[in-house]
Amino acid sequence: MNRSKSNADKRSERPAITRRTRSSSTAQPSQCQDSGLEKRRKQPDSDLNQDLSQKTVNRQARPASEAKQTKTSPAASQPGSAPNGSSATKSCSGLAAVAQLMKLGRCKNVVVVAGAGISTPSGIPDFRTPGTGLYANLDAYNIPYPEAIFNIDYFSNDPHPFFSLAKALYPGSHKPNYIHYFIRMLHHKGLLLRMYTQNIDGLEKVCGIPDDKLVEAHGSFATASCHLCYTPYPPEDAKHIIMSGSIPKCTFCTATVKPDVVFFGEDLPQKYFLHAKDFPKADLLIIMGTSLQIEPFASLVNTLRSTVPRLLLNRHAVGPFERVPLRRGDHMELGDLENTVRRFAEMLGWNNDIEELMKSQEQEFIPTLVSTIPCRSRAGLSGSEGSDSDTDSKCSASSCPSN
Ligand code: CNA
Repeated sequence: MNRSKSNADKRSERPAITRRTRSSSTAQPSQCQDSGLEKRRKQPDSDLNQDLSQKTVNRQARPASEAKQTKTSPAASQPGSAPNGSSATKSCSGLAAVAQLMKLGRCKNVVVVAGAGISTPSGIPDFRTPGTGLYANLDAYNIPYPEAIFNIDYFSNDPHPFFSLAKALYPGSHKPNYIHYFIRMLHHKGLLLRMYTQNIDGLEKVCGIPDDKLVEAHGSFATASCHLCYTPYPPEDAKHIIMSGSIPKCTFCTATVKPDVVFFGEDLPQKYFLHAKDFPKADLLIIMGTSLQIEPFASLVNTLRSTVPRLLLNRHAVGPFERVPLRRGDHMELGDLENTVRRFAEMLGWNNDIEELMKSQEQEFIPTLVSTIPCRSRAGLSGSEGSDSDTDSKCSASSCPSN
């Protein structure tokens, strides 16, 4: 399975991007829960949602495009809502509802699905935010359409646009922010089943989320290889050559070497297929800072059992959260992600712990590429389920032979 554009993107005027298979994997995502919906309704997971009086939507700052949802606000149409639709007395925000579930101990296998929005507070622009997103600022790259910069066929002919962008994106000059540490805290509390990130900035690892809890679905800059024959190339050498404005060449076939960031038309890493095991096990899905536009990643959120709560934290509704009414058990909190996550942490009573963790990590961690290079011995598909206490010891820089 390889990375491709969304249907919305395909409908745009841009030329279609052909998809190629980079690996021979034939693994498929787990079956969509909808097929087994009826059978699963009576499973204990449904208790989770009974703790919630209703689906909740809270918008801190709602774009005009979503205004139409007000009339048919799912919160107003749920059993338990006040007759006039004002549910303030009976309901709490989606955030509070999910925090309540977590405090009740109902969420012990949390899956986080994240995108570029979790790193914008670190100063890394996302793709699609109007004005600040990379797609709105591509004039300098002289490319025919935004996605060309991540298109493997385009790269094959002209790697310069991507390498210009890579200079700005290479890990090392940015620090993880509160959102990353919130996710690390989920792990610290023993609640994180897995984090699936589309980000390529490596900040998840820098903040201390262990490799076995992390799936970098769109690859990373931590390794590099030939884009044609896939011969590995020393990542630090690739970085040095790219940063100095040159093009690294494969020592085997002389084709261009690129960091192992997954382009449109390339396969996702094998580790991505952990989702087939993880999603059936999850008891809470938190979706953060993504437009859910890139397939197959975007469809992951639909592979969760229908009785399991999903919480979207984003600036605006995306993917299945654009649907009105929302699915039972869906919650969203719209607005600035860092603010939202801080409020979430406060509801959970985690804020001080996170602040402390950030302080201690920032003293300890020097955010360099070296610290984000995955250790071969702990990569692979058999993730441990331990929390910080056991996994951190396996993942310290000093215990990793590749460091
Ligand atoms: P995207 O399409 O740009 O979507 C980002 C989403 O996050 C949008 O819905 C934004 O509204 C939202 N968002 C951004 N900032 C905030 C904020 N402060 N508060 C609340 N919401 C916010 O990016 P996706 O991740 O969905 O797309 C996947 C691409 C982006 C992946 O292939 C990545 O490789 C690629 N990307 C990664 C990085 C990175 O690694 N940091 C940066 C830019 C692009």
